[in-house]
Amino acid sequence: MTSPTPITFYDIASSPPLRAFAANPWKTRFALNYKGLPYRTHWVDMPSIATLRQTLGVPANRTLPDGTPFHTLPLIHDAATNALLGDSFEIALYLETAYPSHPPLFRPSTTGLTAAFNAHVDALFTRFATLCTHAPFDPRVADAVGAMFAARVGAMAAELQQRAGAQPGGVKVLVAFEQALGELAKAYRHTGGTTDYVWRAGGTGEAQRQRAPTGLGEGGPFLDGDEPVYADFVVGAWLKMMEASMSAEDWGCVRTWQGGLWGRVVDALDRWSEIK
Ligand SMILES: N[C@@H](CCC(=O)N[C@@H](CS)C(=O)NCC(=O)O)C(=O)O
Repeated sequence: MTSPTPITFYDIASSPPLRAFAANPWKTRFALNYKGLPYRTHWVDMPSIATLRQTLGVPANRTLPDGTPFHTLPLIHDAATNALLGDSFEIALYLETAYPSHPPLFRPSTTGLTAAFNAHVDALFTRFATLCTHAPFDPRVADAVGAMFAARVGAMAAELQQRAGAQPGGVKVLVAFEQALGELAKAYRHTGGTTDYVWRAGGTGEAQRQRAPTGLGEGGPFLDGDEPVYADFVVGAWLKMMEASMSAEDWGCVRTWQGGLWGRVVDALDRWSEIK
């Protein structure tokens, strides 16, 4: 089936000029572009997400640790089928089923594995949200966004305390991020423990001077083969968010870590990064 009318894709508006920055909507954008489906982006201010979802009758799909629901993007409406979906993974599954003749997002029998990988990668990057010091939030809604986040702090107190305990501030957070991405790099290299050399010496700088064990490839830019799958878009989406939201200097470091793997990954996904 080919959609006669564009799919409406709801993404979070940035400061002007409008650009995509939020991780989960990036997963959907990659999926829509890779499948080559017609769509148009409808930009939504962060404080208006709840109203949008309530108006469309799509329930919140996240909850704060105290059980309070909260509303998120992405969300799509497919006029061809009248489908309305408000979770990036559910959207990927829907697109795969509704448009089977378009390039596949999943290799056969890998949906469960991809769901687990998605959760793992979400948790990894979320731990380093404090590095997003330059997130392009729209200043016109900054006060409302600040109030939303302040209201969440109480509900998330225990979790935030745990994160703070796990990550001392400043450069150490960057080194911890490098270590975490070193673990993820093993998936690209199809290896187990042998890439620990990357950070054994204590992270950025010293780590970059160390050489990979002989015979260990650099890996990437895709997890398995010459074509990306949804799992590649999951990692790419978070990298896109970090690119848009970290300081240019910190992002420049990330691009070079693990032999430049993350720079190669994000560059290889450029083909499917178009904003329509
Ligand atoms: N499980 C959801 C998570 C979506 C999500 O957390 N979206 C974030 C942007 S990356 C959001 O909309 N946040 C709004 C907020 O924090 O108020 C999905 O995969 O779609």
